[in-house]
Amino acid sequence: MPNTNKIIQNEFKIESNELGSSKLPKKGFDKIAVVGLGYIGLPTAAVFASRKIEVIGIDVSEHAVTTINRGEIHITEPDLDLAVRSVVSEGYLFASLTPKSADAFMIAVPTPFKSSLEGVKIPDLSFIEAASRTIAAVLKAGDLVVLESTSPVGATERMAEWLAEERPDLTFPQTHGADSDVRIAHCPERVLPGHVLRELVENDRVIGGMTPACSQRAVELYKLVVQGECIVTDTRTAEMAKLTENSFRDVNIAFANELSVICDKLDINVWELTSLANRHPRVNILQPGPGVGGHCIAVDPWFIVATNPKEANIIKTARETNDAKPGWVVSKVENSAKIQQLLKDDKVKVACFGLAFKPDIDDLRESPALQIVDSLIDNADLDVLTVEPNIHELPKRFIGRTTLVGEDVAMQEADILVMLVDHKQFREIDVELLNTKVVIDTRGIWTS
Ligand code: SAJ
Repeated sequence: MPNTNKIIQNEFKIESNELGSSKLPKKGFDKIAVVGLGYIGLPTAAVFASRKIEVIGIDVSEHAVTTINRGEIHITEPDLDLAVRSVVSEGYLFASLTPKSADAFMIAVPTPFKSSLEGVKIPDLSFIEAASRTIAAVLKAGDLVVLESTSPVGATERMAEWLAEERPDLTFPQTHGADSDVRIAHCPERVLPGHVLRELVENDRVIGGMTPACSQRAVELYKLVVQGECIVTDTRTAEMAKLTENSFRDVNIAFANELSVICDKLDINVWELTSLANRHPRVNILQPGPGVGGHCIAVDPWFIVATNPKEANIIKTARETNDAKPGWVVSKVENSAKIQQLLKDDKVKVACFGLAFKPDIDDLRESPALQIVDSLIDNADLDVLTVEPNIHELPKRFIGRTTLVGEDVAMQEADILVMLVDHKQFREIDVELLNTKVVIDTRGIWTS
């Protein structure tokens, strides 16, 4: 069993005199507020509420608030429906459009892009600013505010400034250090969609307080639910740690994607190649694919590039390499279709297998497969069928432009089969049945 009181100290020693004069009464957390009830905020709220702590969820979406208060969910994540139903019916979780007083506030709102400047995407902190200014109204001395949203370096300090601007009657760590009324920390979420409820509890957490006292209070909060270690650092290192994790993955996938393009030219099977190279004890290449999707890996590296455009060369090139991959797949399909067209009178039929951004989920956000299907259906010379076993209807913009079919129909009717997402249903297809078809396999499940 983990030691629930342990604070791991990482090049950031907490001395007892740094923890403040403790003017504030020592206490637990009677009520926690989670701001932003999306893919991270709602599971976080549910996990804390499942420990019989009163949790108030705050969101600007009326739909999200009313759905949650009915004990239902507005997003897809395994087992989250059961968890939310249970904590709402027991009265531990309540959602609200307006902020309410609490002992700790966890901000889990989106951090999208604002604009693109000379090819560099600039992060948009307006949701964090709005959330900070909203909760400022109900802050009181002794409260803890934690920023969970993945953020560019310096965002937690900006959040502290916004809070201080709204509440000149309270003191904050940037001006009053260990003795401030309000404690502020960054604790980036690191959970994998599809495994969120387990990873929220089991993963280690990086906790960056603005002062050691802030870190300590945040560790006390997370230790209510986290079984992994809570590792303490400062806010900027915590922010950069999260960006580094996702950039590392992006760079590694870009390496695999670049190899796949090179191998295609050299007529080498890239999956055989990487599995051979990965037998080396110090090599671990990730999987090439049709591109990188989702709201994290394809976004977060830009937060490093935006503030370090001259230095972040590998990180930027990796982003560009992964972003270029869907276009490469489209060209590959179109070139193949041109050859097929010579053999038949009617339009070449292309079946695209998968729309989600990764296997065995129904989440289509920023999916490279969506981008590929979108381009292919714009090509008037092609008739495009789409197979996606995890959805019941096509995204609005596809309706009337492609047909959603089952895998059997696609296999029978299509001339070209394009494997885009390695859902388990597709992995089970007998490859013998593909012999008469042209196969473009971006995931290596039918051709490796
Ligand atoms: N992908 C590949 N090849 C691979 C692995 C992934 O092409 O070998 C593609 C996937 O198909 C998908 C994209 O990358 O399109 C991203 O998928 P993912 O499974 O790598 O990551 P996410 O976006 O679902 O979750 C990531 C995780 N970060 C890391 O693994 C370092 C998760 O722990 C983070 O909490 C999450 O980002 C986040 O919220 O930041």
